[in-house]
Amino acid sequence: MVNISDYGNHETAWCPGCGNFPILECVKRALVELELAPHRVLFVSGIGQAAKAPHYLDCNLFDGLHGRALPAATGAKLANRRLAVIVESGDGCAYGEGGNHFLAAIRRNVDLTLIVHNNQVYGLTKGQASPTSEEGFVTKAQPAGVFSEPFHPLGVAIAMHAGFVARSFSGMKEHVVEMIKRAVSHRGFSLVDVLQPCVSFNKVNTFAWYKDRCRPLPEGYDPTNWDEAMRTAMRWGEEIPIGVIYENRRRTFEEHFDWIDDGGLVDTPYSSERLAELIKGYA
Ligand SMILES: Cc1ncc(C[n+]2csc(CCOP(=O)(O)OP(=O)(O)O)c2C)c(N)n1
Ligand code: SF4
Repeated sequence: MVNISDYGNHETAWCPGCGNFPILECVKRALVELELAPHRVLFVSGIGQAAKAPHYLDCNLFDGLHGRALPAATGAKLANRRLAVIVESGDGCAYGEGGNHFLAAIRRNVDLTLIVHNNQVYGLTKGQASPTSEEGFVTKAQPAGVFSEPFHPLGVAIAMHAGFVARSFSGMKEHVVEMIKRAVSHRGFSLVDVLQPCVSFNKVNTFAWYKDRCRPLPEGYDPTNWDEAMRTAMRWGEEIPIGVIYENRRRTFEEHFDWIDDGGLVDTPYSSERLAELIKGYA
């Protein structure tokens, strides 16, 4: 039996009131409810306030460069398919610096979950605009306001027929837990974009701003309908739909490698003879 205490209880470096706290709690709760013990889970993260979240979990962790979590996670999943691989990072890390890796992971459909703490700002480096900041958003680095249109992660993911695309809000904990559970259980690439207030650097998209707008999808919503999912994902304004917006079971990246044992490279026995032969092949 897995308990929440198995994942530890650590002091954090976050500001009081930051939306990272409830997301961290929800990640633990989701893993416990899925009965995943810490040794069966690998977190991979980049750099940022959100990317620190797995530092506060007692389990396997690979912390890499800013934006570079997804390729490392892909390698880890190929090496050991039995691991539940979860990438957790901010909107800057996942959609800005890691933008190309985001596209590649969706195309490949690697069996991993990407949880993005989307506070629409670069929190760790003191509030510069991120790819999801809204047009006109004023920061110390963008005193005249952001000129560009925001990046729409869900719309892009659905346009590319991603496996599983969900949105949630850190102020609705039961919803976040449910989305993470469904994402981790999905076979293939899954994205959970969690809207999260940054109390220090985003004074526009506050807790109240998200709370007033986030509305769960209606009963009977069909996440397999691509056209409807596309329209739903792009709705952003007075109403922001949250829930599993798109679901699509595709062949996973790992399923192309049937010559690797079921468990992955971790189960392939070491043989110095085979290695010597392989090296000779390159001579
Ligand atoms: C390649 C690279 N560019 C920039 C930085 C500086 N940097 C570190 S964290 C960060 C912002 C993180 O923002 P986000 O990913 O949105 O996470 P948050 O801190 O808001 O949770 C930046 C720009 C870096 N470490 N490496
Ligand atoms: S700066 Fe923002 S994202 Fe970072 S800990 Fe503080 S409130 Fe959270």
